[in-house]
Amino acid sequence: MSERYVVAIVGATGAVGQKIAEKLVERNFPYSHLKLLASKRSAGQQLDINGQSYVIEEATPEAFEGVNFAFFSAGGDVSRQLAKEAVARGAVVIDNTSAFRMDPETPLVVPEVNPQALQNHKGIIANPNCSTIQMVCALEPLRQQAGLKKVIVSTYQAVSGSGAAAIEELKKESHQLGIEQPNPQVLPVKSQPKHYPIAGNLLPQIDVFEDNGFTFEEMKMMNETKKIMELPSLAIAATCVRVPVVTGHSESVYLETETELSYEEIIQLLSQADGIVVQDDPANQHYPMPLYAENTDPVFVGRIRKDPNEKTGIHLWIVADNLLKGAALNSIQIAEKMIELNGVSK
Ligand code: NAP
Ligand code: 3JN
Repeated sequence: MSERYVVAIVGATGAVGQKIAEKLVERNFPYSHLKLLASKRSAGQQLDINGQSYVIEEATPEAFEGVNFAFFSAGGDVSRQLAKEAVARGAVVIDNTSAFRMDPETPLVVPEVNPQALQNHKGIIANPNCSTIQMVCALEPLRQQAGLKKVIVSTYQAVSGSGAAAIEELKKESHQLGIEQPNPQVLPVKSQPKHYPIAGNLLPQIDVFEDNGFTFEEMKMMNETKKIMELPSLAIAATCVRVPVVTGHSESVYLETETELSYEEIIQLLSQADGIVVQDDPANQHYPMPLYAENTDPVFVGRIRKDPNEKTGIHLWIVADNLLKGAALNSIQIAEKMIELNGVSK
């Protein structure tokens, strides 16, 4: 019989944690036992996964005794407090937060792009930011063939990227639209003094502003892309915008390769790449849209155009389910790849 693993989900009651639990079941991940962990507030409550009832436990250092894989999605502070405690007890941690992403000792992995980075882990593997993951999946096949010089990306990010409370805020405001004044409390950033409505609006702020005028979300995209693609000198800039969509992040990406690719070559490279579905048929109005990407695994790429002025310039429209390929699915694919590479023993 193949090996089975004890798996913990930290943040199991959250938007990402719930998707991790669903995907583990759907993909037949070889677990013998699931431990659902969350804050003290939720301890003792019951959660149903695939018809089986689980009691949520408080995430404490001792909760990781006997755990083989621990998926963390409870925010950076919880990861900073508990990830090393889990590793000390023998677990491999796959961390969905930014806590360790830029740590030189921590691999930052998208299995379709840099599985080789898994070879040198020290117990923690970082799952990149959702917007980064879907973009590098589409950039990598083009980079492999023609190199990559420059990337300019604008994102259109769904509210589920900001958690369960932001989804509720969009739903409530959508019902109120044109009837009563909204009273936003969560978006763009819950902990900051000003909140703005998301229904009928766009918020050009995701996460807090840095001194250079970029937001932390934008800096994450820029720095993480360089690390994953091992291109420290890549010219890259991001503008991240929250849009009134529940799930599915979209991105308008302009890139320049080192050598020129024809339209046909771009289509061929993307069509052959793992995890990518090309939807590019303008004559039939066929292009990726977040509504149709929700609850699906691929990264969808469309609106593919050669730049009219720069012969190595390419425009792409990239859409994926931010809670799946952007978080839960990529994390589980990391664990599956580690098992395949024989990187985890019981
Ligand atoms: P969410 O819906 O607000 O859920 C937060 C989860 O964290 C809940 O399960 C919550 O448990 C738990 N939690 C909060 N404080 C805790 C504590 N002190 N100890 C243990 N658990 C605690 O948020 P989400 O959207 O799932 O996102 C969670 C985190 O995942 C984010 O903060 C981010 O770091 C990461 N994330 C990553 C990506 C990505 O791009 N890969 C995307 C989205 C999110 P209770 O129910 O008990 O409060
Ligand atoms: O806003 C989005 O669409 C994605 C947000 C991800 C997120 C939310 C809160 C904290 C992150 C992340 O994974 O980059 C973090 C974090 O920095 O851990």
